[in-house]
Amino acid sequence: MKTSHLSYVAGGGLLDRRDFMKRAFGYSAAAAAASATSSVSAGTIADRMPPWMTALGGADAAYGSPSAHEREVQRLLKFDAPQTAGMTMWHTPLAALQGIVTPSGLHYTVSHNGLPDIDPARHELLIHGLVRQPLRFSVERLLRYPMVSRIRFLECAGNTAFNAVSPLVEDHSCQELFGQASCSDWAGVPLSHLLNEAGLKDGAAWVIAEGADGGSLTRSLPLDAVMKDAIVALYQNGERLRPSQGYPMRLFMPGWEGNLNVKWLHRLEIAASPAYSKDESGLYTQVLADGRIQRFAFAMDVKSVITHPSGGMVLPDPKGFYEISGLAWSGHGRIARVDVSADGGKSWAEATLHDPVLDRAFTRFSIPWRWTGASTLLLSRATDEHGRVQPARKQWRNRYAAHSFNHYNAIQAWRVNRNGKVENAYA
Ligand SMILES: Nc1nc2c(c(=O)[nH]1)N[C@H]1C(S)=C(S)[C@@H](COP(=O)(O)O)O[C@H]1N2
Ligand SMILES: [Mo]
Repeated sequence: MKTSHLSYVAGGGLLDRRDFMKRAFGYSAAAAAASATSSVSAGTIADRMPPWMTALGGADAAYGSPSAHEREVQRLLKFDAPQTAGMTMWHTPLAALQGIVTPSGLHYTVSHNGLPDIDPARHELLIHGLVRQPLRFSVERLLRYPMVSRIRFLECAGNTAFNAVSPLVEDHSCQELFGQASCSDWAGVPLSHLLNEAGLKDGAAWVIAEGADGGSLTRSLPLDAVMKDAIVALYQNGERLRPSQGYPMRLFMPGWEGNLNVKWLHRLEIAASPAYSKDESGLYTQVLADGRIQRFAFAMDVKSVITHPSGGMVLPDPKGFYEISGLAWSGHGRIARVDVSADGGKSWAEATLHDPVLDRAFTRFSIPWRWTGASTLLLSRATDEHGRVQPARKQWRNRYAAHSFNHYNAIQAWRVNRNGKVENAYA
């Protein structure tokens, strides 16, 4: 293949998109017409008829599942209750997926007290505290309210914690490092409707949300933000919530750290001050470099990762053409741009953002690449619509105490080795 006239947009082999189609796949209308007439004829089609084309097909199921040939696309188990005194943690296989929506069965899950088996007929949501009229909502009653639906990401505050705290780089896959983030279409009742119905009293400033899991995960959220954005989610990707995601209802607060999105939601107390619950005074606080504690870090910051190629993959063809593809997201709004480097950060080129580019949702980006065959570092750096940019790992580390790992959003690097093996790296 002649490659002398490729138009590069940055170092390390990043290519112009139009060039990519032509060079990588030899695509042109004339070439397509020529190969169609020379290699395909009616005779060869009949000779090659596979068995599934010569017999009637099998039965389908009442509830569909993925192809048996895709069985290796699975969540990755980190911990499972009850072996670890309650904590259940499964990571999404981000590198095996395309587009921006995570299939419900592959949504990551973090459950601190195991998975409660809730009978929706006996579940209630209680709203009380600084309200004129405390209210109880059965699931049935909530399902009659007008609903909204929004495609939004959800990310655990501890996602990518490994790279935040480990002084030595260790080889892990994209799923292991970034798999505590997913994106779904969440539908439910705006919480403002329910709080207005209850009637807010003077002094109301916080919402304390409690789950119905044994152990009752509890978090406090500022009331003004909740009135603007929170929903009581009942549906996920069109169907009712999965048990792992909080069936029959969860608090959904777009862009905010996963832990605030209380699953199996059963109680909202309107209060003048936060509860300072176990989770907000302990695990989910940030310890700054000078030892001070930063409580209540709500929004997840701008972040991105190249999902292909990524840790654990092997590039089959040195000097081959590849599409670099990944995901970017920001808890503050839309993604404005993603820059990619194929030479360890010496030069950068702007990737294409794929439609739709939604507020506080996964955004797919891509850029074509011709690997030079040499060892190199692939990097992605996202910027959101408010001009927030991902920091370098060192910059991020300098802000926080050495053991602090929540809200890690530094630029991720993947090393491509000469033998094609891709592995985790620090830039
Ligand atoms: N009631 C309850 N809500 C919870 C949790 C929990 O253990 N119990 N885990 C939290 C954490 S730490 C995260 S990251 C998100 C995970 O949501 P998911 O399992 O739907 O991905 O739910 C949050 N809500
Ligand atoms: Mo979390």
